[in-house]
Amino acid sequence: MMKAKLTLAALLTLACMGRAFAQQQVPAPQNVYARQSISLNGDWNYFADVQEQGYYDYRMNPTQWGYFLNAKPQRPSDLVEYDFDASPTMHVPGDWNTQDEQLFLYEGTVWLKRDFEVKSEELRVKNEGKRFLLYFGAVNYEAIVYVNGKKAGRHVGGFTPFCFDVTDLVKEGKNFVIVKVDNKRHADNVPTQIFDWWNYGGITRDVLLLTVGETYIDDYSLALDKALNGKKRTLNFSLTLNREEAGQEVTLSIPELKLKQKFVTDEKGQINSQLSILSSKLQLWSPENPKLYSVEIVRGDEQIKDEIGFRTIETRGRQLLLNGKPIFLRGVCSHEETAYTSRRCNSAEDADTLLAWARDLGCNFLRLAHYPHNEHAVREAERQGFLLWSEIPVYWTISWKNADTYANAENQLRDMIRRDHNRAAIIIWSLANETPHSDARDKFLSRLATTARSLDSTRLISMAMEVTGAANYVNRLQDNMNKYVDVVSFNQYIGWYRDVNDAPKMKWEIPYEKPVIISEFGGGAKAGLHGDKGQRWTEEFQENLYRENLAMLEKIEGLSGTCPWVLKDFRSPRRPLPGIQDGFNRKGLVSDQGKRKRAFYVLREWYEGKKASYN
Ligand code: GCB
Repeated sequence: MMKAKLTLAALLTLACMGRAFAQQQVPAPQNVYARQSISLNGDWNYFADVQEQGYYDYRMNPTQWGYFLNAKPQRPSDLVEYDFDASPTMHVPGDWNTQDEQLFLYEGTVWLKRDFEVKSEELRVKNEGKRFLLYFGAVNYEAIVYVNGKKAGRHVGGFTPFCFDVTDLVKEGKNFVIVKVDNKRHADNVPTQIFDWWNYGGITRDVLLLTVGETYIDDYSLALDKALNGKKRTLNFSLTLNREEAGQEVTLSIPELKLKQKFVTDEKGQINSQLSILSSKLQLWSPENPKLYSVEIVRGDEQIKDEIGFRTIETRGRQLLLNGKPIFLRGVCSHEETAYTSRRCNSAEDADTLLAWARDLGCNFLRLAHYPHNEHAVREAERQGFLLWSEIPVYWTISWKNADTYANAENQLRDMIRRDHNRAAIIIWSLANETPHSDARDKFLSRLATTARSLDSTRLISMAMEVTGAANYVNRLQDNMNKYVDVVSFNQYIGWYRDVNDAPKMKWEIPYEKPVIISEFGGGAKAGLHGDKGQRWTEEFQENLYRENLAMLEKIEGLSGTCPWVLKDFRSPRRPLPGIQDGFNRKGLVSDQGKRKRAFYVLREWYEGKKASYN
C-alpha cells in the first residue's frame, strides 16, 4: 500500500516537473515591435528534406536523432549526414521559392537554423524573473521549432503570428534555433489543397526573441465608442495581463490630448474602463486625415508605445458610415506579393509601391486577399489612410465537417483579430471566399461569425459570397450567411468567366437590407498586348470588360464599394498559358513589372466620379 502511495506521489511530482519544464505556446503579445527584443532575422542556414528523414526514421516513426539536434561528428569515424553550418543561407524573413531556383516549385520540408548569442547580462535579466518568448510573424505552413535541440512547439497556419515561451531552453552564450518548415498542401488545411496564388514556403515574417517580465501586458485595446453623448466622446480601454494578477497599476497617456489616467487591474489581471474626451479636441482617423495619436501604456518598468487612430464604422440600412458619414469604398484587391520582384512582402517598403499604385488609382480601400497580411503592411496602409478588409484563408472548398479544420480556421481568425484589433484602418473582418453552399459550410461559417463578433464588436463582418441564383439575366444573391454579415459582398466575373455582352442585360437582386460591396470582378490582360476589344488577353479586352462592368454594377441598390480583382499580376501555379500567363494570374490592373494597363485608367476615372459625388 505504502509502495503504491509513494509511486503515486512520485508520479505526481514527475507530472508537475514535466509541466514546469514543458515548453508552451503563449499568445503573441500585442504590438511586439514595441517590446524589448532581439531580432533573429538575417541569414539562416537551410537545406531541403524531401523525405523528411530529419524527422522520421526509416520506419516513419518520429526520431529522436533528428536534424533538430544540429549534430556534429565527435570522432573521425562518426557518421552525420547533414551539416547546417556548411549549408547555404537564405534571408529570413523571406520565401524560399524566390531565393533558391531549385525551390521555386518546391512544396515540402525545409530545415532552417540560426545561431544567436545570449549575453550574461541578458541572462541576469532572466534570473530576475524575466522570460524569453520566441516570436514568429508567420511561417508557411507548418512550423516545428527547436531551441538548442529541444522542441519549443508546433504551429500550423501560414499567415498569423505565434509565440513560444523558451525561457528554460535558452542559455548563456551560444544558442541555436532550428525550424522545420513544411508547406505541403492538404485537403484538411486552411487553405485547402487548391488555391489561386503561389504557395510561398518559409519563415516569411519576422523572428524576434522577446524579453518580458514574469508578469507582462499581454493585450490591450483602445477604441472610440460609437455613442455620441453631447460634446463628449468615449474611448474604451481594456488591458489583459498574461496572468491573473490584481492590483497592478497601469498608466495610459495620450500626450497630444493631454490625457493621462491611472488604472488598476482586477482579480483577472484585467482593466475594462472608459475615458471621456471633448469631441472638439479629437481628430478622427479617415482616409483624408489618417490621424494617429501616440499612446503610451506604462506598468512599472514595462512601457509600450503605440500609434492609434480613432474612428467609427457602422451601417445604416444599405449605407456604410465612416465617422457617421456615408462613404463609398473605392477599393482594389491585393495579394501580399512585391512589385517588380514578385516575392512575399514583409516590410513597409515592400508595401509602399503597391500602396502608391492603389493611391494613383484613386483608392481609399484595399481588400487584403486572401489571408492576413504582415503587420508592417497593415500599419503602413493605416499611416497612408487606406481603409482595409482583412480575411482568413477559408477559401473555396474547405473540409467543413472536420473538427480540426474548424479549430484551425478559428485560430487563424482569433490570431488575426488579436494582432490587429487596434488598427483603425481595418473596418471589415472577412471570414471566407467563394465557399460552396451546404449545411456543414453554414454551420462552420456561422460559428466563425459568432466568434468574430464576440471578439470584436467595433468592426463589420463580411465574406466574399457567390451569386448562385441566376436565370434570364437576373442574378439573385441567396446565401444563408446573410444574417451573419453586416456587409453583403460577392465576387462576379461577367466578361471573363461569362460573356461580356451579357453585362448590359444583367440585373442584380440583393434581397438584404445591408450595404453591398463587390469583392471581386475583373479579367486578364497581358500588359503591352493590344488588339480588338473582342480579343482575349489584350488590354482592350480588359478595358472594355471594366467599362461594361462598372456600368452594370453602378445600378446595384446599396452599392457601397467595389474591389476589382486585382491590383497587380501575381504568381499562380494555376496559370500556365505560355507567352501570356507564364505562371502569373494576369488580372492585374498593373503588370508584375509595374506597367499600367488601359483598364487602370477606366477605373481611375470612375473612382474620380465616385470621390466627387461622395464629398
Ligand atoms: C476568384 C478568387 C481569386 C482568383 C480569381 C481569378 O474568384 O477569389 O482568388 O484569383 O477568382 O482570377 O479567377
